[in-house]
Amino acid sequence: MEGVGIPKELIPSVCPYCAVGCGFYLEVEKGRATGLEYMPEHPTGEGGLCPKGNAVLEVLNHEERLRYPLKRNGDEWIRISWEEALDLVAKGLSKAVQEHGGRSLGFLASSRCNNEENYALQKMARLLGSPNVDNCARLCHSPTVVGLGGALGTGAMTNNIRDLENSRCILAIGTNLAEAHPVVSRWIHKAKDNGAKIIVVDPRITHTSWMADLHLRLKPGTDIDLLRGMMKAAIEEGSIDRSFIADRTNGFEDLKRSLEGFTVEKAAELTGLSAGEIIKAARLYSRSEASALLYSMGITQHICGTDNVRACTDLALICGQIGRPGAGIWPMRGQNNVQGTCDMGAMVEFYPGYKRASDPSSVDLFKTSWGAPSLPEGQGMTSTEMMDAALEGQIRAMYVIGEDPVICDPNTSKTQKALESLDFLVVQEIFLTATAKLADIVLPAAAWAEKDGSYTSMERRIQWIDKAVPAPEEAKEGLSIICEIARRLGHDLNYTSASEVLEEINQTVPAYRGATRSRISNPGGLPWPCPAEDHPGTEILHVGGFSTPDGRANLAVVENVPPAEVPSPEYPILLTTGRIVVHYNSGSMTRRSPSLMERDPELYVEVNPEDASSLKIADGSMVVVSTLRGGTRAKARLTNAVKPGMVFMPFHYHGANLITSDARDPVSKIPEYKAAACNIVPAE
Ligand SMILES: Nc1nc2c(c(=O)[nH]1)N[C@H]1C(S)=C(S)[C@@H](COP(=O)(O)OP(=O)(O)OC[C@H]3O[C@@H](n4cnc5c(=O)[nH]c(N)nc54)[C@H](O)[C@@H]3O)O[C@H]1N2
Ligand SMILES: Nc1nc2c(c(=O)[nH]1)N[C@H]1C(S)=C(S)[C@@H](COP(=O)(O)OP(=O)(O)OC[C@H]3O[C@@H](n4cnc5c(=O)[nH]c(N)nc54)[C@H](O)[C@@H]3O)O[C@H]1N2
Ligand code: SF4
Ligand SMILES: [Mo]
Repeated sequence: MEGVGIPKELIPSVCPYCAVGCGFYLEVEKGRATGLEYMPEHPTGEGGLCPKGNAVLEVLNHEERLRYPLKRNGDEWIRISWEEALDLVAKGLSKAVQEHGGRSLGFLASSRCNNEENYALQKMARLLGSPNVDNCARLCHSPTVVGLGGALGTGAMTNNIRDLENSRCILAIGTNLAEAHPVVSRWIHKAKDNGAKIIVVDPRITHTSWMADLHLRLKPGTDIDLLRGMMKAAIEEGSIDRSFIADRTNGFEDLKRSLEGFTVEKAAELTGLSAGEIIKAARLYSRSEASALLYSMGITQHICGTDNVRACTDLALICGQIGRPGAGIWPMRGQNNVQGTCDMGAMVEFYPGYKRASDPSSVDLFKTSWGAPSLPEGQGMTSTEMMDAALEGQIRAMYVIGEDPVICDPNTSKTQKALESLDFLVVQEIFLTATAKLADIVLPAAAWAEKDGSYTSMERRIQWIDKAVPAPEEAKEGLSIICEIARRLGHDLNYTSASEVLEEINQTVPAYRGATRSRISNPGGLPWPCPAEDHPGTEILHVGGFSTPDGRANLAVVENVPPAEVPSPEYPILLTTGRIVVHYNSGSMTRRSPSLMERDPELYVEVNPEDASSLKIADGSMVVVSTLRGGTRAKARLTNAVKPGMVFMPFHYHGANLITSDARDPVSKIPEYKAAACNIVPAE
């Protein structure tokens, strides 16, 4: 019989796409991943996977995986040896340091890579004297890290995903989790089966709003007005939690005073909703036994992203909806390891474990623990600021790991110019992305299944996976590449394995102290904080007190700031961008997956039929969408999912970010991907 006698192994793994962190088994035969088996014992997905997880082998085994180090020679790529590639990288980086100082180096860490690679990268950056090490959380949940962190002391999901089952009301604001975090939907459905009421706040009709009992289709960029309206209603109706406010928060009197001149009717006028809808939402949320507040990019990707997060937190706090089963705040984080990459200090505000880079005592701590005579003090440049600095000649060389800013950063032409103006660019990737195509040197990296290491999901779950299969041809594990480059630059990081890096993380990041390799190797791993080897990990944060210095949460007074670009006679339509279920971010992986491409092959724009008829646009026809930054071609899809005056574009194909706005939130520096003023015309 065929197949008999061929040994098949099932090796536990974690999905490399989103931060839900679903587990599955890789079926490995003769050193090749040949299939997936579900993992019903995984606590988050209980074996469930979304279309991307199910199709992941099409990408892992793809023939276009990078296999050899490459050097650019004009428009051609020359295959070179690892020795030559690493020497050239060391030379490119050290030239910038010698001529312009350590601060002329910029590093983009990868929240698609594991904790150990990111820890090593930020350490190398700082040992080289550069404070400029950042990751894609900047484009995503940087408002959460600073906003939620400032309010509660910890900028992370307060409860876990399956705890949603215990919620009696779920307020999902600016999150399309049914497409972006599909496996979370099962817990929302369970909550619904238990009688929970679901409120979705989104200007568009989405797969998530289909689950809603109440869908608030507000005007984009008016969330603070809505949240203030809900707070006002709850205060007036006496459904706030007075004892929680008194015992556990600071700043209520100021917040209340700031709402004095404000009314629910005013909120209705500003948001385009009715006062009745706002009151209904406030009643459902504030009066339920346990309410969950979920938010994501509809909240963060605005020039008032941090204030939006603070307004969400204010509502949860004054209603006492936090710190209990089913009650809390669920920031729906993006990438498989974006939580961990931030925990590891691969972002400019923080050294590992959220030790502030601007605080000399945290820098001293790492000087001692790394045996480093000097380390850069103060906050470095964010990824978005690095692009400006590259254009101005302050950043001269960049090392980019697993990020594709040419497709994903706003205002593509500017990003492209910034990267082209560098003296030296190295990209470490699994595919030749649009960004890699601009590099001097491209380093082929092992993908998730081809290396050991840990990943921290959005519910703070630290999960270790072992290498299951070898990397293609000469592709190498990221950690060993980083160590080789650091050694050539005079810094022996001294790691021979990912386990050794984890041991150092256990020492330097208090929340990871008890997260040893053996303890996090089981399906589901352990949720941090896990401060000791006999600690079980923490499912729900802030139960007795908050992690702020005085143990109390801080309320904030915030007012809405309209988007930087508002529709004008020349650009009368509001463009918003976001996600669809089958594609993932730059699409560098999912656009290589035949089964996913079959479902959504090209850039499109959703247009309301009313607008389409006045603009003479037919369903399925090609249009040009233009903003101040230029134009892009897309196929029109006529749908009532967007209201008149607004269009939606997924950003997973080249083109969408040619036209998005690079206006930024002054606090977190996140770009306003969710609002630009555009016009649309039929394509020639
Ligand atoms: N399939 C898929 N899944 C993904 C990703 C992917 O690319 N594809 N990416 C991952 C990453 S990195 C992230 S960060 C997450 C993001 O996940 P989400 O944040 O859920 O995704 P988005 O589609 O960007 O935005 C969510 C919703 O915000 C709404 N919105 C826009 N403007 C406003 C507004 O002003 N107010 C409100 N209330 N809502 C608004 C949009 O209509 C959209 O439905 O997804 C992760 N999961
Ligand atoms: N218009 C618009 N633009 C947006 C957004 C939006 O809503 N609208 N959302 C923003 C958000 S939230 C985010 S997070 C960013 C995402 O921006 P990016 O982080 O640039 O997007 P990804 O496609 O996830 O890029 C990750 C890269 O890592 C590579 N990779 C995967 N695994 C590995 C590995 O193991 N090793 C190495 N070395 N590389 C690997 C992949 O091939 C891919 O090219 O996009 C932002 N851009
Ligand atoms: S929900 Fe996220 S982690 Fe789970 S299978 Fe889909 S992409 Fe992977
Ligand atoms: Mo993200």
